[in-house]
Order: sequence, then C-alpha cells, then structure tokens
Amino acid sequence: MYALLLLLTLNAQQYPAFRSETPAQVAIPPGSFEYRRENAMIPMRDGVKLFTVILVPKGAKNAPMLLTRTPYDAKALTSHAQSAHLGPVLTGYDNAVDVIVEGGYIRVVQDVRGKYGSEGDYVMNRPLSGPRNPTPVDHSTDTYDTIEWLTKHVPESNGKVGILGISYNGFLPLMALVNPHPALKVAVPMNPMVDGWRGDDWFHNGAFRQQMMAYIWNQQATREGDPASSWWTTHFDEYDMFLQAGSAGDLAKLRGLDQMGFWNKLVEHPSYDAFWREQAMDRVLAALPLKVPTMLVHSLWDQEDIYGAPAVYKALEPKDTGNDKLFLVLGPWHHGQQIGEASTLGALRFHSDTGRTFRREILRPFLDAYLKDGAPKADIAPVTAFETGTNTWRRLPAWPPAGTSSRKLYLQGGDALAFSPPASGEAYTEYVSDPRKPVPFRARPIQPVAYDNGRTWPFWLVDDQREASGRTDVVSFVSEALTEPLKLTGEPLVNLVASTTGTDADWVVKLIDVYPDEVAEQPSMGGYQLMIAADIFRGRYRESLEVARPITPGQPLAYRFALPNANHVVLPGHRLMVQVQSSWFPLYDRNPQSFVANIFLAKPGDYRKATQRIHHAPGASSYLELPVAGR
Ligand code: PG9
Repeated sequence: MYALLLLLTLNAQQYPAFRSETPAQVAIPPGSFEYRRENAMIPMRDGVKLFTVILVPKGAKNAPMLLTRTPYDAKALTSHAQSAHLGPVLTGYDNAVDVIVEGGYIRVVQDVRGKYGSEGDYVMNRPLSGPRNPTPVDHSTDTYDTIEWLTKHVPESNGKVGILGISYNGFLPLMALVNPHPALKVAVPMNPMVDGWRGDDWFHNGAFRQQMMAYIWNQQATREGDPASSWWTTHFDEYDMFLQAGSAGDLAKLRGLDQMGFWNKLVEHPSYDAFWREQAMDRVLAALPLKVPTMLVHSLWDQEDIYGAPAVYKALEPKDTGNDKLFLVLGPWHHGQQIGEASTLGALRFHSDTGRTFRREILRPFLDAYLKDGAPKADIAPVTAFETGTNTWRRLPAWPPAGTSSRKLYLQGGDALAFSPPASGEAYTEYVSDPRKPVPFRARPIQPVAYDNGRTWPFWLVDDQREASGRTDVVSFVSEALTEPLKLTGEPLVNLVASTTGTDADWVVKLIDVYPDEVAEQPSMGGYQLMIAADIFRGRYRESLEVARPITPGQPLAYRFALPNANHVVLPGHRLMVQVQSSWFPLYDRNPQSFVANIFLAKPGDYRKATQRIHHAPGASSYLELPVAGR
C-alpha cells in the first residue's frame, strides 16, 4: 500500500498537469431545476430514520403534500428521468403525473422501515403493533411521525397531507387510517393489498399463488434489492420450472427461500387462521371510526389484488352515514393501470382513455378539494364505475347499486347453461384432473410476474379462454345467445355441487362472456371468451377456512364462494359460459388431490389423478347467483 501511495505521489510530481478530471465535489448551477429535491432522514418515535424524498416545485407556496410510502425504492420512484422538470422525473409507477405536477403538489416518497435508504427492520406488510407485532412501531405510527415531521419541516407547504399509492403502496394508506395524524386530510388506496389469504397476493381461498415466490425472495433477500442477489431464472417457461420442482415447498428448499422470514410464515399458516384474519385490513378498519375521507380505487381485472378495495368498501360503507366520506372507483383496468394509458386492456377496447378520465375528472378534483385551501367541493359520486360492454362511466350512490337482484344461472346436462333449473338429463359432467398435466392459467410459455420487457402478465385476466374450453380437463357450460342485454353489477356467487375420487380438490370457476361468432367492428373478437369474473377455491376449506379437512371421495358436496366484482353488460347476441377446472397452473400451486396436512410440504407420491364430477341433476344442481342490475 505504502509503495503504491509513494508511486502515485511521484507520478503527480512528475506530471503535475495530468490530474484526475473528476471534481472533488460536483456542483449543479443554482436554478437549473424547476424543483427543489431534498433527501431527508426522518426520525421515527423509536429513533429509526426513514429515507424520504421531498420534491418541491419551484415557487411553491402554501402547497399541499402528496405522500407515498413504499417498499419499492423511493429514490428510483422519483428519478424516472434526470430532468429539470418534475413531469419526466415522476412519470412512472405510482405517480399520477398529471395530478401531481399540474396540480402543483409537493411530492413526498418514503422508503418504509427496513428497505432501501431507510433504517430499521423489514417485515412484509408489517402488522399493527400488537399480537402480530410486539414492537411499538408499525406503518400507522411511522406515517404519523412522518406527517408530523413534514408539517414542521417543509416551509412551502400548507400543512395538509394526502396519502396515495398502488398495491403494497395502496396497503400503506390503509395503515395510515389507523390513528391518523390530524394533518392527513385524504387517502387514496389504489388496488390495495388487504387480505393476503382470501383474494389478494398470496392465496385465493387457500390456493397458494406460487409465482409470487420470486417477489418474496426479491423483497427480503437484501435491503437494497441488490440485482446480484435477486431471484434467478432456470426455464423460459415457468410451467416447466414449477412442475419439475414438485410442491412450492420443494422449490423453496431448492432455492433457499426458507432463509426468508415471510416464506416460513406462509408455510406455517396455510389456512385462514388468526395470523391472516388479524392482518386483514378490511377487518382492522371495520373496528375503527372512519375519520379521513378515502377514495378506494379498484381494477375490475386486477390480476394481483382483486379482493382488497371492494372488501374495504364493504367494511367501511356502513360508517359513512353521510355518504360523503367513502368513495369507490371501479375501472376497466389491470392492476394499477389507472395511472397510465387505459383505452384498451388486452383485446378489449374502451374507445376513451379511461385512466386519463379517472385522473383528471375524478382523482384531481377529489384531492384538490381536501388539500388545497379554498378549493371547491368536488362533484364526485360516492361510486364511479365504468360499465364494460357499453363502455359507459356510471355515477352511483353505492355499490352494488340499489335494485341489484340475484338471478340463478344453472349448469345443465349437455354442457348447457340456463336461468331455469334442470328438469332432466345427465346428472353430472365429468373430467379427469391430472396433477402431472395441470391446466395452464394462460397460453404457454408462462412468463414470470413482471411488468417490464413487454410482459403480458398484467393482461392475463382478459385472455381469450377458447383454448381452455377445448381441453378435456376443463368443462364448459354455455347458454343460448342472449336476446336482451344482461347487466351484472356485483359479485357472482358460486354454488357448486361437485364430487371427486380424491380426498382433496381445487375448483376453478370462470364466468365468461362469449362474443358472437363474428364481430364486424373487431374481427378477432369473433367467438372470444372473456372472463368477467373468475376465481379458485381449495376444497379442503369447504367446511372451514381455518381448518382443512379431507373431502369424502365420491360424495357430491356443495362449495359456495364469491367471484370478484363485475360491472359488465353482456350484450344481445353474446352467450354466457361457465368453465370449471381443477388447476390454474403455475400461478397457483397444484392440489395433490390426496389430503395432506400441509400442501406446501406435499411429496411427489401425494399427487394423484382424480375424476371430478360437476353435478346438475334436478334438485342437486350447480348454479351461479348472478348480481343482475335493476332496470
Ligand atoms: N400487489 C403487488 C404484489 C405484492 C406482493 C407480491 C406480488 C405483488 C405489489 O405490491 O406490487
């Protein structure tokens, strides 16, 4: 070392003019940017400091602040471009730029505790301090302390704060509603993670979303999300990777995922026990007063968190006695699409940019009304819902709309589907479910859960289901062509009567709008089979979501569960279809179809072929209760 220093010193003396060209400290000329960027380390009540980017538009005075808290790297979310202008800097995930920049808002984005620039320990969806979190700090206290600091340290602000975000960043505004800071004037949870077991990111009705394993690794392997330590690929087609691995637990062991604390909690809690119930944010908030005006934003084809926003709305609506504190927006979007271009979704065309309409005509006036001094009351309906089929925005007083009634749609023999109960015919429709050849949840090769590189993951819920309906391990029941419009406004309820030769089974039910054989305006939509509501139910939880029980082989049993909300008009000439299958792979892990204590730990010998029967005999028929709008 000494010799090297000596050599460098000699070098400098020999060539004094030949020095490093990098300045000791670079200086950006003042006035170069249209905004002030401040990177603050905000102290929480336990002394942990959270990295917080504060972007103040040039000349801002009495400006409100829009806060997003995130586990996804505040610095990256506020540096989409190195520009003198805020617009390019913020264009990207979680930033409704036309609202933030044109609205003159101060933008604040903060790394949550334990991630990226923030200190402290990281716990996935950190529960509230209490039985699930013995520490005195959580996202509620961290948001309170952050807002307290912001109102005292951002001189350009008017002291009013709104919080908004998508997905995990939508879960965090819900946490902010617990013991909210008085300066928190409005919250906009978009596509929020609410109940990881019932219907958001981790399970749907007990079936595990194993393609999220990569996310768990990437979230927990390193604080900074170091790419060199990220989840790695081994197959172009994830169908092969997961099938070759065996159970999700086998893959986790193969990859060392059991180093991640959250993975071990998943394996420990495969059923809907207190671990999940006590963290479900609809349940948490149902027990608290609604103090902060809140707009829940939901995507009708949300491939990640389709359960959350409607569940919170359902929980909080009874508290909104004046119908002026809780708002819901239902858009024809995939997860988070509302902050981008949204005139299409996969093959669907809406003939207007529904995302832009939402941001400019709903979100912007809503935020202004609560955050800007002297702003007018916003003329926003309690529920604003885009009706697909007719491609029309509807202003509604509540969801589902008054007058919505239940109408039974019966599965019948001969693969028929009708609003009248089966009078005679075959007692059941049969198929063989083989875990060695699970039904792909979309056309192979199956790509990872990702948004970059042109991935089509975001659109999979609107994939054409024609391929599936042609498989022998998928049964499809289809109605006659409708002669008049059928308007669905709410959650279809599945009432399946099914039997299996196995001792466990998954039931996937899809309600489908079948387009006419030819669609002149868009020929490729001829015969298209569009899922308007679909979900999976793990049969072991038929009697209790908390206690898994074996299924009695060969016995027709009733399974009842809700499908996600639809706001859709099935037009005349279209037909209704219901598809039923017993795997949705590899998004969901396979059911071994022989009862084991914990499917995460299933072994190769546990996976067995089973013959499934969907029953539709008179008096024992399967049906869907459709939420049909009043006239
Ligand atoms: N809801 C998204 C997600 C969470 C957890 C696993 C996978 C995806 C999100 O926060 O972006």
